[in-house]
Amino acid sequence: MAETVLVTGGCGFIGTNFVRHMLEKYDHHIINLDKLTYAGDLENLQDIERDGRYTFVRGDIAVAADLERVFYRPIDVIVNFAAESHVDRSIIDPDTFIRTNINGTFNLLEMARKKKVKRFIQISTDEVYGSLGSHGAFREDTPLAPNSPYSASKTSADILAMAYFKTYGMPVLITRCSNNYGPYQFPEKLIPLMITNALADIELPVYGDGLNVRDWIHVKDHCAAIDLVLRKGEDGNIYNIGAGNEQTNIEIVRLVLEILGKPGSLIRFVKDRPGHDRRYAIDSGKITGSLGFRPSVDFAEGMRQTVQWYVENKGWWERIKTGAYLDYYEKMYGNR
Ligand code: NAD
Ligand code: TDX
Repeated sequence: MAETVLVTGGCGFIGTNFVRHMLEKYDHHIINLDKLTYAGDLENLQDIERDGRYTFVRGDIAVAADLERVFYRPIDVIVNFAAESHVDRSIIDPDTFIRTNINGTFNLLEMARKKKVKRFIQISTDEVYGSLGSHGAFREDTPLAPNSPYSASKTSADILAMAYFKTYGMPVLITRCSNNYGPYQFPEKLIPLMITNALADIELPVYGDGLNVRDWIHVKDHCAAIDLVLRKGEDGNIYNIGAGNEQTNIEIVRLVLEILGKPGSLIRFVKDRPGHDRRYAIDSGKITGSLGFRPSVDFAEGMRQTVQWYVENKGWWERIKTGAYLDYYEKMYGNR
């Protein structure tokens, strides 16, 4: 049966890919509630604006009145992507992270409770578990130990969401995914920053020794996993999502240069990120075992396609890399 799914933050990187995934696969009505911060771009979904199954509402999850404007109609499912998502920005200006990631999630939970929503999926991150040494991987029962204002705000939201399951019996589920890559990622994050800088022959700033490890998954696989959790997950459960693909940052940067045929001399090692988590790795045994999740995108091929997407969509990122972005870049990288 067709359902009404509220996707928050649908104009961001993962939200955009998820809205497309849902419209391609189902006949649900998708309502996209997005504040359109610097990271949200209406143009990402311009081609589906006339699809009768899709409605865009501009609004802030941290403003209760904005939620009222959405919830006058029945909503079956909420998938909460809306967040401030960049660790470096959370170090300079944590304020909006607390407001959106914690207060915003709280408002949504309250609304979902009042309106008796059938499912609430909180999109979280592996960063809530903190940093790993050279061995092991995060499991769902790994203690929460966030290190940045970003990850602390996401952890707070997770704890709050789970309290709504325990206290009110609300059908809350949490997904915790590793680092995503793919089309529409804002060029402040490692992979799109390196691709777009390399295309413009600008230095590639690698933090510290470049040996920090991230566990990469294609955004398509992340969206497929969320869809599985939405359909088959069990209320009150947490599902880690990953593709078993650990890479050091320097390996990623070298791969981007290799795909583009650009020289290694573009690499510049710069001052490290404060509190920089050394290694993330996801144990996705629970979602593979209980829900049958299997990532489908091969990393080398996924990276080649992603680089190609940025080559073909130069207008998209060139428009972003102007004005406020350049101020951000100077503030972040000017003195490194
Ligand atoms: P993004 O920054 O690209 O997009 C965030 C979107 O949320 C934007 O469209 C923005 O306009 C919107 N938004 C921000 N504040 C809002 C508010 N107050 N009200 C309504 N909309 C608001 O982020 P992303 O990379 O797509 O991440 C989406 C979610 O997935 C986040 O919750 C993030 O924590 C989580 N996550 C991301 C990754 C990753 O690698 N990118 C990995 C794991 C989990
Ligand atoms: O210029 C850079 N140079 C660099 O060396 C940038 C932007 C990053 N890095 C390093 C820092 C990290 O070790 O690359 C790695 C990845 O950095 P980000 O792309 O900023 O991602 P990360 O901090 O790992 O967080 C991401 O994954 C988990 C997302 O931004 C989060 O939203 C998600 O929750």
